Amino acid sequence: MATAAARDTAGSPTAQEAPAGLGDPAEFQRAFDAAVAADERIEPRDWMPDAYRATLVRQIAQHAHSEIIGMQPEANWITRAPSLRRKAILMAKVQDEAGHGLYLYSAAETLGVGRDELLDKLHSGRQKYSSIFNYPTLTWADVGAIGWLVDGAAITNQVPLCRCSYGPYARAMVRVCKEESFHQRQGYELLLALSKGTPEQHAMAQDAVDRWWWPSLMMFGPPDDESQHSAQSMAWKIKRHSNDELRQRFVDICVPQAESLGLTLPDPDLRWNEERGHYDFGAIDWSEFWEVLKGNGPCNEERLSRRRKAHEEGAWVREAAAAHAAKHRNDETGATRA
Ligand code: BYC
Repeated sequence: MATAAARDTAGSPTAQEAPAGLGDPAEFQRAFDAAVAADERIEPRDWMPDAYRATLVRQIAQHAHSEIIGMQPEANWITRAPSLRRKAILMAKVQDEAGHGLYLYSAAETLGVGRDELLDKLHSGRQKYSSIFNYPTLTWADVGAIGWLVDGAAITNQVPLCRCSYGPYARAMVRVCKEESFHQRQGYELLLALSKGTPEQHAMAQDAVDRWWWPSLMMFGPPDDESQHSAQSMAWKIKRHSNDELRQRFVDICVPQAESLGLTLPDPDLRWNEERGHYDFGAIDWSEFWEVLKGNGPCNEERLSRRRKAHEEGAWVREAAAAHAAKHRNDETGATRA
């Protein structure tokens, strides 16, 4: 954001605390609004409304948590991958998800929150992660269904986030989307191999798609008329499209892909609507979605307890890394080593 009046030169003041001489609070707000209207990026040291900052922290933190919790369902299959090639691909993918978590926690840190604080909120259930990761991965085909549908939904949601008004989040999304695109293709290719395989393999692929289809549609969030944050997030250009718009886009992309895969999407109401120029689809069971969000999904407890355990067991790694970094800092400043 170029406007000097909106620059924060002393940390991150709220409008009320805006330093004297740099403009009055209303001027800061006007500069922020003008930057958003002109599609300029808001950067960490720019003034921003408190509610904008809080919304970004909420969304980016949830997104980061989803990436690291999302490692679990697929990691479940690393030791049982059917070939060395599949195992190498899956390990790379799961590692990528950890990397996405790191980009996103770093983006959140630019808003003045600490990583420890965010992880603490995840572990204590005060912040959410995506509903999708509370479903089990029962067969090898689930790895393919996650790649095709879950990563496909993630790309549909995240490509517009590359144009998010907040610079660090938008830039993190560019890299994440490139990697997600590889993930989606590996899932598609895996499912295609199964679909064209033996009848048992085909049935396994179909069963996975049957179980992952509806939860994937829920990833986009509640319907627009129940989405409490959408209107404001779209006005701030954090979100560029509503939940229902992106869900529709995803359905339209998936139908022809399912046909090419030789698999059926489990929705008898799915049909092309000439008038709308989109596929119509059946009703989503939103009661299931809200139950999962309340912690009552099939794997909520398992995912969080495994996450907490990994965090506790990894304490020594964080301590060693911090000690190593401190040693290097001392070396650079010429301080004597103990
Ligand atoms: N799950 O007003 P709304 C990945 C919550 S990771 C859980 O529409 P908003 C991947 C919502 O937070 C995929 N909660 O909210 C990783 C809000 O509750 P709070 C993660 C959900 O923020 C590994 C309430 O419902 N992607 O791709 O405007 C392997 C009302 O919703 C969900 C992202 O996080 C949900 N599905 O819109 C493979 C993308 N949906 O916060 C793949 C970034 C809604 O008031 N996030 N809620 O307590 C977003 O784009 C938006 O936050 C959402 C929701 C579209 C998800």
